[in-house]
Amino acid sequence: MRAIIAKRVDSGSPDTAEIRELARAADYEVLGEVTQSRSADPALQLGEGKAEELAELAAATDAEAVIFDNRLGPYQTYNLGQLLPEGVEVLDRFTLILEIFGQRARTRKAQLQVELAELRYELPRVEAKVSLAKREEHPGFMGLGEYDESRERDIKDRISRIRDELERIERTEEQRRERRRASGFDLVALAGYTNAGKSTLLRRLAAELDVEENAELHPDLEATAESEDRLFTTLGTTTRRAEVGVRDVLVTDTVGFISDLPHWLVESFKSTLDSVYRADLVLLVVDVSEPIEEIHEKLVTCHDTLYERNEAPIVTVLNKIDRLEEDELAEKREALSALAPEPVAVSARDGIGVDRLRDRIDRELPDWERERLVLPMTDDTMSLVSWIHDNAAVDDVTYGEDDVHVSFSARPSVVSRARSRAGELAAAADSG
Ligand SMILES: Nc1nc2c(ncn2[C@@H]2O[C@H](COP(=O)(O)OP(=O)(O)OP(=O)(O)O)[C@@H](O)[C@H]2O)c(=O)[nH]1
Ligand SMILES: [Mg+2]
Repeated sequence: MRAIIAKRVDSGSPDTAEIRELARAADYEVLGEVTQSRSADPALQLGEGKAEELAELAAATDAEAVIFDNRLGPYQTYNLGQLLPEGVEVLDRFTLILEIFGQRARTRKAQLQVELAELRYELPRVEAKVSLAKREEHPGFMGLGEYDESRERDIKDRISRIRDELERIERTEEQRRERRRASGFDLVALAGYTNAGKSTLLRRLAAELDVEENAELHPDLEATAESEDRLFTTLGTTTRRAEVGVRDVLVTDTVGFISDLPHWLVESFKSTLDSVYRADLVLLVVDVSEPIEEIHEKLVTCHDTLYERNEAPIVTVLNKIDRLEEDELAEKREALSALAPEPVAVSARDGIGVDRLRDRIDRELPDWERERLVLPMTDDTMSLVSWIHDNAAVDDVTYGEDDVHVSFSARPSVVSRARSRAGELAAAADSG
């Protein structure tokens, strides 16, 4: 698909690097761009002269789409469509991102989220048409008809049905997280701007271990996490198992952040970030090979998204250090020290610094407790011993005449679960 980029900024010089990357991610071939620095024109976003220039460029290059990095209101979209050659589609930053998400959505959840975002985008536009039609101020404007009123009702119905289904999916996911915690896993989430290297790091952290399939506990465990040099490679979440010291850790990779997302889009996708908000630890991955101003901006975007609801500690990971010299890294570290205190520098691609990152993860996660339990010998004792083996690091098991001594360390939730099951065994032995 051939496309022209358009961008307006209030002042300064417009930077089109990111919108070009987004266009590429949606498989558009960018043939040219038209930019302008001035206040927004209510009718056309760009000034009239610039908008005509855009139309000429679109005609000359035989473009199929014009992609604005700005947010376009319904009337601007309509007016631009009138001005551009017949058949040229008008997109803005958000409809473009939505198009990318639509192309990548594989799971039922991701598909519902995309549909929800599309409907939320469409709803105010249909409502505007309906209210205009009622006042009959603009007869024939944008092709009004009874269709719009029934469309408005359909959209609202569909939105509420999608919300219900998403809530059910979210409840299932929450239960899964709780089961995982209860069975001794620490939950670590990868967060960061899109293309920072999250999926590459996930593969690195999980590389040494096979994914041991347990369909009930880990239906979302996957052997692969795709990495590509394009924005929004990952849309759904992928979880893999990693070994950090004696701990069993589940690392979850998820959708990347990007600046300037309107709330209807963020809302539709926010449960995608639940695995980040509910983790025991968040690794915030940054591409440290980029210019410092850009890193700064992207970190701020990430923090805005994270601090809204995040409760877990955050460790900043400076990734792609293979692409810069040591002194450059030291300078950037220093420049970022307020935003990213005590970061860990790695190259996820080459595996540099990954062991140091593992140590750090181990230190940041809740401390394991040591425990020694004396279990009476009953019919259920062996099942508890094997449960402890599965969920803790066992130091010693000694079998006596009529009891078993188990020493182990585990996360606090596992220790308290083992204690209460040991108590049940003792009660059963006493009464039996
Ligand atoms: N040189 C270098 N490239 C890296 C490194 N880590 C990742 N990359 C490259 O950066 C690009 C993006 O990596 P991904 O792992 O897909 O990034 P992501 O954060 O998962 O991106 P999204 O899923 O799009 O949000 C790919 O081309 C990777 O090969 C690194 O340590 N060094
Ligand atoms: Mg990814």
